[in-house]
Amino acid sequence: MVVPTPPFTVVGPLQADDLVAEALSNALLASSLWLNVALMGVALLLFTYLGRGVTDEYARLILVATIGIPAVSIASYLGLISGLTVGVVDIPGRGESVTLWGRYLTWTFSTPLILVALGLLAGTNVTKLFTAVVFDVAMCVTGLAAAMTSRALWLRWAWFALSTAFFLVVLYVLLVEWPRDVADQDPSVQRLFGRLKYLTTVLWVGYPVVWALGTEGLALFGTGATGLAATSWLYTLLDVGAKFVFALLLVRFLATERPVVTRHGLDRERAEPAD
Ligand code: RET
Repeated sequence: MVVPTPPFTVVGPLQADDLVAEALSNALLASSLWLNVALMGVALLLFTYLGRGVTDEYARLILVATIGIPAVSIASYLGLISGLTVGVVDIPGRGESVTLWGRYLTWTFSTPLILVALGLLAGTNVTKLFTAVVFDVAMCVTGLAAAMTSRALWLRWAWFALSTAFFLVVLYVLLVEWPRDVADQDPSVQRLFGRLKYLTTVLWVGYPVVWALGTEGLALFGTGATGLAATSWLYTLLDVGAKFVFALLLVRFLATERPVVTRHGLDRERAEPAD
């Protein structure tokens, strides 16, 4: 029998649990998580209240997708706060690092809702909506793989590159295809879509930037508790814009303009029935 002699590292569940518990007890990190739970709780109630008068079925579909965004977000952040979706990854060259991997997991559910709301607003067809959602989910899952990879540093960045390639497909649909679709919609819809498109593009680009600079990537803000808290705060701020402000603009539009769909968005290629 080979008996290990010091120095050796025991990586067991207990040690990882201790690291996670210590990380989550940091006030700066915890506040970045709780702020989101509180804000999204308010959003959930506010959007449900504001949206109560929306009667058109197509507009209600956009509303449900939009209200789903804070709903997923609350669950996501509670998962992080509970430590359920927080773990320890051995990053080559750096050692044991706490990762809030639940973020990447729950983006798989929240980001498609954002895209569904935007695509339906633009009056796009099923093919383009499906393309955006499929590549968006692929982006999130490969982003999760990037964060969890410990075999080699270059492999983490290979996953990052793959995820970014998928992201470019999403951006193409958002910036090239959907603006074409929205061109034959009401001017008020075009204006709103234009604002949401810019908000989404600018803020979404921020996520891979935070990943690359934060604790999963180059760790420019440090590797310890401060680095983790700084990274988490940046994600929280992006979330406030990409989810709360985004959804608020959309719900406010639906509630005040009360748009009614005369032609079903997903059936736009079909010939209009003769009167
Ligand atoms: C990762 C890392 C790998 C490369 C890329 C990424 C992109 C993430 C994005 C996330 C958007 C999240 C939103 C969440 C709201 O709930 C996974 C960070 C490209 C674009 C909007």
